[in-house]
Amino acid sequence: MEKIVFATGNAGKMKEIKEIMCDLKVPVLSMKEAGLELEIEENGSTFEENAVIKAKAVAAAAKSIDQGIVVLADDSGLEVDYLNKEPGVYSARYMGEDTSYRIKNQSLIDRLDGVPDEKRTARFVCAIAAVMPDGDVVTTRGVIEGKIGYEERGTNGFGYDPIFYLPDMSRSTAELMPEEKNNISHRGNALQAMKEELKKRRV
Ligand code: ITT
Repeated sequence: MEKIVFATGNAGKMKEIKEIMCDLKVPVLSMKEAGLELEIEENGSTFEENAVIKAKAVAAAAKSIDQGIVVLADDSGLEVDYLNKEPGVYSARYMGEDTSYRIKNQSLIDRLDGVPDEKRTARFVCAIAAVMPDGDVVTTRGVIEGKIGYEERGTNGFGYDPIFYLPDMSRSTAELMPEEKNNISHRGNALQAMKEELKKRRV
């Protein structure tokens, strides 16, 4: 493998991905860094389906520039049990892509108004898909369990982190240092599993 291209346009994700994969000997490039710009329609109904759609679309575009690359993609989101696992695969699109997370987060807090602690369970899910240089497709999944808080807390991370509360740590994921979050997060777990897959296949 010469390099990894990560099929994401989300800067918050990309920052975490680079931190988690910094121990690899090959460069990990964003789509932009690889000179790839494309719009991808995420019309799958599961995180895995969407991750595979993104990885395949970018692998097809990247083929013309380079042969020995692995393309990875991340599809992730927040499942709130009380809301029948909403926003789920629609996490980025919830209330519109351009709506600020201050507003999206407040909306979820409001929808859980009066809901007691024990019913505020939620999880972040992350599916990582890889398209290997030989065209093989592999997926891994990581999950982190938590609860929806009563207010936004913390300024680290991105997206729904300020309302995702970890009872064991008495902090939201936006109050964790980047390394602390990466060690336990859905994305950290899914990417560690993917690193094992890459090692196993010696790509
Ligand atoms: P790409 O498809 O370009 O990768 P995206 O933001 O559209 O970027 P997704 O469709 O996978 O990505 O949506 C993921 C959304 O889930 C993301 O925009 C956040 O709102 C939320 N999310 C995922 N992981 C998160 C995390 O670690 N912390 C906070 N929010 C997260």
